[in-house]
Amino acid sequence: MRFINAKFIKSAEKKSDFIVDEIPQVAVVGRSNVGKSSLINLLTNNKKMAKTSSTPGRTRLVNYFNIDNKCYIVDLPGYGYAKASKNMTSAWDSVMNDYFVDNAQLKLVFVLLDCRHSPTALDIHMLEYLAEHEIPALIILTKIDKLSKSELNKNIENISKMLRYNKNMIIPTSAEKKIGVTAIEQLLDEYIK
Ligand SMILES: Nc1nc2c(ncn2[C@@H]2O[C@H](COP(=O)(O)OP(=O)(O)OP(=O)(O)O)[C@@H](O)[C@H]2O)c(=O)[nH]1
Ligand SMILES: [Mg+2]
Repeated sequence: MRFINAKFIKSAEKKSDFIVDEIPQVAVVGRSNVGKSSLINLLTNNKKMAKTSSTPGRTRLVNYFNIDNKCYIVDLPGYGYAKASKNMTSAWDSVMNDYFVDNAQLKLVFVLLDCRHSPTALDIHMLEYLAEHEIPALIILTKIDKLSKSELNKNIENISKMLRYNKNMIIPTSAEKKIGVTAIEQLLDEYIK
């Protein structure tokens, strides 16, 4: 699937605002600042599509982007923002839970990991949560422009071992260098029918 016309539809704060229709949804999750919004901008080839920021915790809402009426890409709030208060953390949990549970249109989740770091306990928790709910997940490594080829390969090896994930299911990307779009577009076809 190619991304041709992308359009921001809405930001939702709570379950009653979520979009419920026939169009498949693909959600983007990962810790704050990992590059979720930047990935959406990369895929849609529009730097202004999703708001990015070097300040973690920028995306607080569930943001829907319609891609050619074929799917929604859904930008979710980042988890594990160190400065978030206990309350914000549990607000995150409840919005996410509302989003993930019984969402028949949700076909796939991109779990983003910064290629420079090992997955955190929260990343592992996220993957386990998705597995428990039988929601398909793909791992996307962000910011690969920040590593040399050999460092990247070493990290992919480690991440694959640590998460017991096939290396072929881990997709290296860079919003900065525009790497990974074709790989993601090809994979999407398998999940959105
Ligand atoms: N070098 C480099 N920087 C990146 C890349 N992707 C994102 N960044 C930077 O990382 C920072 C965070 O990016 P965002 O896309 O806003 O991250 P996010 O995951 O949406 O963050 P929250 O909405 O706060 O959870 C920004 O300063 C981006 O410019 C990349 O591929 N390469
Ligand atoms: Mg964001």
